[in-house]
Order: sequence, then structure tokens, then C-alpha cells
Amino acid sequence: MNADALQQKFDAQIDNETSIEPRDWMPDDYRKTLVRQISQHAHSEIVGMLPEGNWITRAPTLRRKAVLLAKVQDEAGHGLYLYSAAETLGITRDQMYDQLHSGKAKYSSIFNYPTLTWADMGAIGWLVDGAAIMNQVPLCRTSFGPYARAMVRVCKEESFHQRQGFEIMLTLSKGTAVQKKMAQDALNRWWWPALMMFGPTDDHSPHTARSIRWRIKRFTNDELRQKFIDVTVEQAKVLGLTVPDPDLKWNEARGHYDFGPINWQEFYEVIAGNGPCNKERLDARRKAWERGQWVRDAALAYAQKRQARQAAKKEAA
Ligand code: FAQ
Repeated sequence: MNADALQQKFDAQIDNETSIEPRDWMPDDYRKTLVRQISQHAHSEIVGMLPEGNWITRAPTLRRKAVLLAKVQDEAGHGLYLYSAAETLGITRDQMYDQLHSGKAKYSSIFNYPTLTWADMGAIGWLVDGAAIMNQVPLCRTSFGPYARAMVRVCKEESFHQRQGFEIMLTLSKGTAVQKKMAQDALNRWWWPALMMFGPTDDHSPHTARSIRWRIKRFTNDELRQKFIDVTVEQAKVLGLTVPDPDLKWNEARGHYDFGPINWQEFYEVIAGNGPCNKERLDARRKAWERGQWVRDAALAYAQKRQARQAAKKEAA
């Protein structure tokens, strides 16, 4: 097939909602966009283990510890599915790690904020996983098959994560005055960064229009942010907590909540590497990579030994 015919076939697949699979022809920019988004998504899952990992040894009860441990472990699994999905596009895992460790690849801005109290575990599950679900449920229908399939399982697990966070917030907000204050303080600190997770406003988002055309993204950043606000404000009412936005107001005509200005300067500072914990997060990942060298060496040596043994057996047979 010539280039035009290949392009036409690809366009028809997109228009007919037939998923694009790794061996299908695809435009270079489509491949690059997916490698960028999927690898950054994978990095977010892996770096995202750090803020909560910080609380595993300090969880208030054995039940909370077991649940948090399972959640953090799930995030590792999500990272691995996503790295595998990205690998089908021709990039290697080592290349992706290198991009993360060298600071070239981004990961979600949200994971550059510190987790100061136990209530932050509640706020992360409720708000951060809640925002992740809002963004990822539409990705179950993204046009690239391996990414869409990975998202189905990820979303099921995220839904458990969101509920465990909400349950922590509910327990604290129905607890003592000090516990309720702790929950409110966590909401105050995580609310605005959670809204930033959806990315820049549509008029400042260089990738959205094309990603929507290719059906990689099904909704724009602003559409998803608005959906999240509409759902989450109602949940805050159930908790009896106050969303830290004096401009928040139901707009009958729009059928949505109006909300106050987001501090985009803060967002751009964080994604440029200057957030409160960027350095700490990257240092932790780099250190883990260096300290894991012996494990990778041992696994490789074992695989080579096994391969040699099997080859010798075959030869003898
Ligand atoms: N943080 O033109 P757009 C989770 C970058 S998973 C950092 O709008 P796009 C689970 C963007 O990459 C959370 N950078 O870009 C969990 C681009 O930079 P580039 C992660 C951001 O791709 C919970 C530039 O700004 N989820 O939380 C952010 O069309 C708890 C221009 O932006 C995903 O990755 C940001 N918030 O839309 C784990 C979902 N926003 O690449 C542990 C998949 C934007 O040109 C614990 N990704 N940027 O250098 C997406 O849906 C999209 O990539 C967006 C951005 C919506 C994030």
C-alpha cells in the first residue's frame, strides 16, 4: 500500500472506532503522542507510589496498613501494564526509565506535593484517585488497543482506591474535632492541585485538539475538570467539609458549578521541576534504579543460564 492508502485506512479505523493495534500502520505523530502520554502515565503511577508509601509504616491500624499496602502495590501494577503498552509502540523500558531519571519525561504534577498527615491518605484516595478515574474511564475507549485494555483493569482498581480514600475522610470527618480539622486541612491542601491534574485549560493545551481527533482523548481537559468538580463538591457535602473555593457556586443556566481561578503559575512551576517535592521524588526513583542493579543483573544471569541449559538439553536429545 502506498502512503496515501495507509493513511486512509488509518483514518477509517479511527472513524469507525476500530482500535489501532501495534502492528497496524499509524502516522508517526500518533505513535509519538501515545508514547509520550502512556509513558508519562506509567511514570505517574510509579512516582505516585512515593507519597502514600511514606505512610505505610504509620497507618493507624493493621486494617488501614493492609489496605494502603495493597493500594500502593496496585499502583506498581498499573505502571507495569502501562510500560508494557508503551513498549508495543517500539520504545524500550530502559529508554522510558532513562527519560524519567534524566528529567526529560514528565509525570503527574500532583505527586510533587508532600503528605503531611494521615488525612492526606484519605484526600489522595478521594481526590487524586477520583480525578484519575474521571480521566481514565474515557481512556478505556481510547483508539490504541493495548492502552484501552490496560485502562479497563486499572479503572476497576482505581475505583477501590477512591472508595478507601473516601472512607478514611468519612471516618475522620465524623470523628473528634481534631480529626475533622485534619480532614479539612487535607482537603484545603489537595483540592487545587487535584484540579491541576487535568492539565492546562483547553486554550493552553497544545495536544488536546489533535488527540481528540485521533480519539486518544475523548474529552478535553476542561470538560473532565468540570465533571470532577460537579461530582466531588457533592461528595464534600456528604463529608460535611468545605471546598476551599469561595467562588464555588452552582450555575443553574450552565448546569455546572462555577469555580474560582486556578493558580496556573504554580502548575507550570511544578511541571518545570520546581514543586515542593520534585527533587525528592526523582532522587528516590534514581536511587531505587541504582540499588536495583544487582536484581536486574541476577535475573539476567539466571535467564541466560536457563537458556543455555535448555539449548544443551535440546542438543543432547
Ligand atoms: N502533570 O496539551 P496537554 C494517577 C503536560 S495517574 C504534569 O493538555 P495532554 C493514579 C503534558 O504532559 C495520573 N504534566 O497534554 C494514581 C504536556 O507536556 P509535554 C496521571 C502535565 O497529554 C493515583 C503539557 O503539559 N494520569 O493519578 C499535566 O494532551 C494515586 C501540555 O498539556 C495520566 O497520565 C499534569 N497534571 O493532556 C497513582 C492520564 N497536565 O508532554 C498513584 C493520561 C498536562 O508536551 C496514586 N494522560 N501536563 O511535555 C492524559 O490524560 C493526558 O496526558 C493529560 C494531559 C490530561 C494529563
